[in-house]
Amino acid sequence: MAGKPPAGDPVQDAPDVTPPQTSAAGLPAVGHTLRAAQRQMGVKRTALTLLRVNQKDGFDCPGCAWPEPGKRHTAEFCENGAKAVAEEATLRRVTPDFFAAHSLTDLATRSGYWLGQQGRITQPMYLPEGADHYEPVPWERAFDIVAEELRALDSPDEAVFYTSGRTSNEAAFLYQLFAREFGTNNLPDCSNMCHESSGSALTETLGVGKGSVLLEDLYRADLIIVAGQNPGTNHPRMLSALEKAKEEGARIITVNPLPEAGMERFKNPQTPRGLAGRGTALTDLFLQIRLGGDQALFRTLNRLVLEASDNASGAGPAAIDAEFIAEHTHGFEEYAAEARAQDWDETLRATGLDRDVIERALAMILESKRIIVCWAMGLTQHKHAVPTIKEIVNFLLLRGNIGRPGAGVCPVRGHSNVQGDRTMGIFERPAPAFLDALEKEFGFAPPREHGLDVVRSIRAMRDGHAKVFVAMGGNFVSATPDTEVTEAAMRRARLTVHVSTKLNRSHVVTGARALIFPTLGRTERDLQGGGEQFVTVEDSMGMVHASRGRLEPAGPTLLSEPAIVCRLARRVLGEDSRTPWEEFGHDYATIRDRISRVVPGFEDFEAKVSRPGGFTLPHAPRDSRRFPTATGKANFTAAPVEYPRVPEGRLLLQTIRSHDQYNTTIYGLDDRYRGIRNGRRVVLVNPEDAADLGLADGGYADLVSEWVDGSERRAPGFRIVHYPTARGCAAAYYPETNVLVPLDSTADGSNTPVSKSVVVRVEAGGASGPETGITAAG
Ligand SMILES: Nc1nc2c(c(=O)[nH]1)N[C@H]1C(S)=C(S)[C@@H](COP(=O)(O)OP(=O)(O)OC[C@H]3O[C@@H](n4cnc5c(=O)[nH]c(N)nc54)[C@H](O)[C@@H]3O)O[C@H]1N2
Ligand SMILES: Nc1nc2c(c(=O)[nH]1)N[C@H]1C(S)=C(S)[C@@H](COP(=O)(O)OP(=O)(O)OC[C@H]3O[C@@H](n4cnc5c(=O)[nH]c(N)nc54)[C@H](O)[C@@H]3O)O[C@H]1N2
Ligand SMILES: [Mo]
Repeated sequence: MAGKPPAGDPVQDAPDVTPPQTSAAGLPAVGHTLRAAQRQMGVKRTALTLLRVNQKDGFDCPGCAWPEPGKRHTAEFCENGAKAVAEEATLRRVTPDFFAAHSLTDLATRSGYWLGQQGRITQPMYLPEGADHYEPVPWERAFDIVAEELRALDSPDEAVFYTSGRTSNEAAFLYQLFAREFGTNNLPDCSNMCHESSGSALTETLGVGKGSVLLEDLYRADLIIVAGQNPGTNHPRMLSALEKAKEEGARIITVNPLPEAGMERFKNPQTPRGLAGRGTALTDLFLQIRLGGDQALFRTLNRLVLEASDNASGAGPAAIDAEFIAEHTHGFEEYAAEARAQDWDETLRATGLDRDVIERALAMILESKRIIVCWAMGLTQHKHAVPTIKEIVNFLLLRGNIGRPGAGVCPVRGHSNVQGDRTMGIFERPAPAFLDALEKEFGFAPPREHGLDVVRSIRAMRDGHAKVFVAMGGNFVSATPDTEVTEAAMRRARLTVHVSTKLNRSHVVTGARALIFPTLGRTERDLQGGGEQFVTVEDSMGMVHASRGRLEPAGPTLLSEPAIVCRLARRVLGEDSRTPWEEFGHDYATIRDRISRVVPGFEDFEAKVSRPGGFTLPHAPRDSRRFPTATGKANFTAAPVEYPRVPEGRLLLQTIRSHDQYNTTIYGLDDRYRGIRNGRRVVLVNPEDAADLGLADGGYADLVSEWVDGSERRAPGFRIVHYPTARGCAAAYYPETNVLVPLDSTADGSNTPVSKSVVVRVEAGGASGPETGITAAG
């Protein structure tokens, strides 16, 4: 039965727990895919839609940013990609009648899961000041309201323009142009909470804030290190690439506090052997590290590589690439002195690993000519995330593993176009050269002062310095830290505006006035005056390609994201703006034409992107070992080694994704691979820690975070689950645990919220989920 949301809310969170699985995908994943899709779309639409995902003439999967291989399967999607598509292509609808039936007060008590399950928003909706119901509003009136509030500001910097990472290149380019013509660089985005640390570290050391490997490189690598990432859930198609890499002879080291099923064994659903057989064991060596121990680990590996180089007899392959270091890098001597001083005791304390397993990793490293390191949120969301990633760069530079086939850095991006949005100028600290190019092309003077990132935007709203909040997608109040502080900040705004496909908590925690602009998703046909349009996206490896929706739009009133920006910009900026907004909205090729003249690497954009499969953006370190850094070389950096210190009786909590969610969008209450069903309020604790702390399996506890300023934050009613995580570490799902992350707890050098190391006290005997009616919030 498609089209019907699950009955009743509050959703009762009553987790059932079985042991975690040790393999991912296979036949069960195919069943889950089809069932999830059919619930939302029905049988026929499911078949038609899923066959279009990631095909050269189809649409880009709105799931993750993993690239598509050149030769594609008919089913080039994964279980979680299919769920992302089904969420968008659902037949359920949120109409004006829905808002008439549900007051804001009512909606504010609903879980994020319930809100998301109601379906696609079909009409622009307006919440007048003091009202408790959204009401339908014509588009033109809605744009007038935004214009009124924006024009009433004392300074353009009192407005904030947020972007999530699904927005197409075309929409993103127009959106930043609008914000800058309006007069502000306040362009925070989800990257600020995601791979900002990677961008900061890579820009300083290599000169380009993006990954340096292509899919083919994975197939040529001798060794792939996957650190701080759970691809089985979050980038399932990466498992096929890792399987292929193994077939080509690569070995894999996994570094993670949790044994994640996908990295253990993968049953490729695209092959008969994968469907029915035992599948492929992916990980050759598992380093079960403590949260935040990675910088110490890589520093020690680097020390050992240097020592191996000192002891080399000259027979075997050299441990370091002296020629590369001399010719292409800067700061080696200083760094090497620092690395040689790294202390074993500190390393073992920081990582929780034994010396033996680190030495086994070293042996594999020394045997490997070509090495790639992949990572995601497990490295970026720590206080010392930037120095940690820089240490990985040191590691790769030592053996010349940048700028040659089969080697390099591979930060695996999250949202399907988060990387492209940055390329298009969604950034609160734009490069002067980018602004110069905008100025030349559009004939206005863009603001030069840096704008607000996510955390600073929240502070600015909290303190009354920012008064209008506009979001191009996303779910700002649920994705950001310190939920209570953030919600209070949003409520202080004069106006909050969301361009959205689905309902979420950010629509019900609003400023004095609020607007919802319903928009087309990736899967839908985009018809404008100039005919049927396509958009473009950039994946995690810098490949740019076209995406064409085929489905009928969720409603006749919906506007595309580019159309919304064009009409809003004209209304706000008036006839003073010399930008041809009408033309841009009419025909997106005219936007691409401008992009080709402003953004490096996009010359001849329209022709290049019209080729099936698209094109690869240039990347100086990868293509020619040129490093556009301050020194003109790749920089070794020698930051002091840091790791989180946890007081007696406390645990370090990481906040992660379950298998049934896409960030704040909850698909269901199961986390199949980890053996959790029917509930999300669980805390995974190592059995030995649990014994020390008196935390019985199946009992309930409150999680209380303790911050350096003495403040405490509480998340009640979590079921304790004994789980094989690293000692001293715990894990629970985001967004429910965002209430625990202090706004001021951010990474040095990237200001990313520290979502992966929160010091908590687990207070057993806390409120129990079902009895107290705690809902599956988020
Ligand atoms: N289905 C699905 N796909 C998604 C998403 C989704 O929510 N659902 N989200 C998308 C987005 S925006 C992103 S950014 C990515 C996120 O992709 P991931 O980064 O894989 O997501 P997380 O669930 O945050 O998992 C973090 C992983 O890092 C490990 N880890 C945590 N701390 C440490 C540490 O200190 N050291 C090491 N070595 N490991 C650590 C955790 O145990 C976990 O395995 O996925 C994208 N794809
Ligand atoms: N504690 C903790 N917090 C975290 C993280 C963590 O690991 N732990 N991870 C962080 C990370 S990596 C990220 S990326 C952020 C995610 O932050 P966001 O990107 O802000 O959040 P999402 O949940 O991805 O946004 C979902 C909403 O996007 C809208 N949407 C979906 N598709 C479209 C579309 O095509 N167009 C438009 N306009 N809207 C659309 C829908 O209304 C949906 O409700 O969260 C961060 N927060
Ligand atoms: Mo992300």
